[in-house]
This record gives sequence, structure tokens and C-alpha cells, in this order.
Amino acid sequence: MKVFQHVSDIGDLKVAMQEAFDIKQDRFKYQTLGKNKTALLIFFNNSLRTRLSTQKAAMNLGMNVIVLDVNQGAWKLETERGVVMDGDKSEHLLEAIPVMGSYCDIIGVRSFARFENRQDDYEEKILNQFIKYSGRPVFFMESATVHPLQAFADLITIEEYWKKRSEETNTNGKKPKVVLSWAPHPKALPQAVPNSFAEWMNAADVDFVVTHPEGYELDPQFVGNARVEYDQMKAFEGADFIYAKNWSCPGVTRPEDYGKVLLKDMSWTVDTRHMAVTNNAFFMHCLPVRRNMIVSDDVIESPTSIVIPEAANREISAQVVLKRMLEAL
Ligand code: AN0
Ligand code: CP
Repeated sequence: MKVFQHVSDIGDLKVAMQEAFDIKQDRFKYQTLGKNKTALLIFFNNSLRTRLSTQKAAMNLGMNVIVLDVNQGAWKLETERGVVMDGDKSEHLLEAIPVMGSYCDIIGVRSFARFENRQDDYEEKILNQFIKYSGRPVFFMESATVHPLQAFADLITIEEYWKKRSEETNTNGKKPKVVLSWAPHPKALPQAVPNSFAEWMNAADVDFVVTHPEGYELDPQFVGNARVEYDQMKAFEGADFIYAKNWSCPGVTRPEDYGKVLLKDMSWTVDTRHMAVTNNAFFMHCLPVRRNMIVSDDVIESPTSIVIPEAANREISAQVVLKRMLEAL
């Protein structure tokens, strides 16, 4: 695997899931595969889980790891070609990328949506330059439009908990109803997490429903033919998994609203009233989460909240991806 961006990059999803469960059984099975190989993790934005889980996954494979926080200690980078660099930016991405590539074998990049220009974000202008100029395999650690390591970990988590639930309730064979729900947040957040979640759920064997206020429609390339239900309570009825997330306006229907916060309606905050109409649903969120904005204390602390095992599975999804990239070097 040379690029990890979309669900299609992982190939047969069933095979990838099996590989994930094998690695979870014995995460040190391939501890010599990455000997003398270096992973470089580049962060243009903050991170707790992605940074730690990806580093841990690389170490499980015997790799060396270098982490760079671009905004803390590196030169400020210009990203546009043709700019007269007489401002505060000392270096251009076009030199920085091949230089970074020369010190490693595999590159991971986190670079969020900038919300300056929808087209630049949705064309993945930054990550595509890494793919083009680094000379290395590149995996996305949340780009302008996708967060595939998160969605892969989410799917692993859903399969695990659905298997347990099905065994307990003797409902083997039934597809779980998975609901992606928008929830309020004070700041404009990217669409990367819901985009990838929708893309991966569409590829998985689940009954997938998206619920959000009008104007928050996700880009068709990710949401595909998924069912969209504007009535949140109706969407939650009989759900087996609730996946809460805020996202800012994707600008699908009104491009001028791209990246804006159109609404902070707190009736969308997931609380016990919402969970009561579900099928005793598991609660999921990628974290970090703002309590009592996205989800109430009661729900996130309830026995069916699986946000911690979900985050733990980030180590597993990262390890499958790094393993595949090492095998293809
Ligand atoms: C980011 C987002 O919503 O995309 C990262 C989530 C994994 N969240 C924040 O910036 C709070
Ligand atoms: N879920 C996730 O990617 O978390 P971080 O932003 O902390 O890496």
C-alpha cells in the first residue's frame, strides 16, 4: 500500500478486518518487520490519540519513529507556489517535503481543513503534495477531508461489540443499525471524521443512517446513498450504535457557508432522552469530546459508552496500515 486515504486503499475489507483481529490477538507478531525502518509522523495540528497510537503501532512493528510538530520548532512553511516569500514563512513545502522524505521510509501527515477555500480543502492540496514530492508511502492522519485511521478503528470496534451483543441476544446474522449524528459544538470543526465514517460504513455490512440539521449535508463522494433522516429522534429509534460528532457546514448546498457554524441547537446534544429510544445502543465518539455539548455526562459515562475501547483500537488500525506499507516497501 502506497497511500492510505480511502477505504478502497485497504483492499478487501473482510481481509483487513481479520488482519486487525489477528494483530489484536498478538500485537508483537511482526516485531521484526520494521527493523531499521523509520516512520515520520508530521503534525500540522494538535493530537493526543493519533500521535500516541500511531507511535505505539510503529514500535510494535519494530520501527523507529520520528515525530515532528510543524508549528513548534520547525520553520513556518509556505504552501502556495508563486508567492514572494517576504513574510513570516521561511521555507516552502516544496523543499521541506522531499527533505523530510529523505529521513524516513514511511510518512504520516495530519493537516486539517483550513476553511479558506472549499476547493483547496476538498482537492487535498497539502496531502497530495506529500504524495507527489516525498518519494515515500503516505498515510493520512486526518487530512482536510478524511480520517481513515479513525474510521478503520471505529469499524473494528463496531464488529467487536456487535459480535458480543449478537452472542448475548442470539441475534446472529442481523445487521447492526449504525447512526451517525451531528451534535453541537462552539467552534468550526472539520468534516474529516464524518466523511470517513460514512465512507467506511457504506463499505461495511451495516444498516447506516445519518442525521443532521438541514444545511449540514455531507459531500456526496462520502455519504453516497446512505439514508439521511433530518429528525434526530426518529433516526435514533432502534439504533444499535450511536456515533456522535460535530462538523461545520460542508457547503454542499450553499458553498458560501463552507466551514461555518450555522447552528448550536442544544436539543441535538446526545442525552438519556435520545438513548432511551435506541436498542440499548452503544455510544461512540472519536474523541476529544466536549461534554454536555456533544454528549451528556450520563451518556458518556454509561455502561454502553465504548469511547475508550474505540480509542484503544486506534493502535490496531494504525498497525494494520503500517504493516501493509512495510510489506510493500
Ligand atoms: C478534530 C475534528 O473534529 O476533526 C479532531 C478529531 C479527531 N477535533 C477538534 O479539533 C476538536
Ligand atoms: N481521534 C483522534 O484522532 O484524536 P486526536 O485528535 O487526539 O489524535
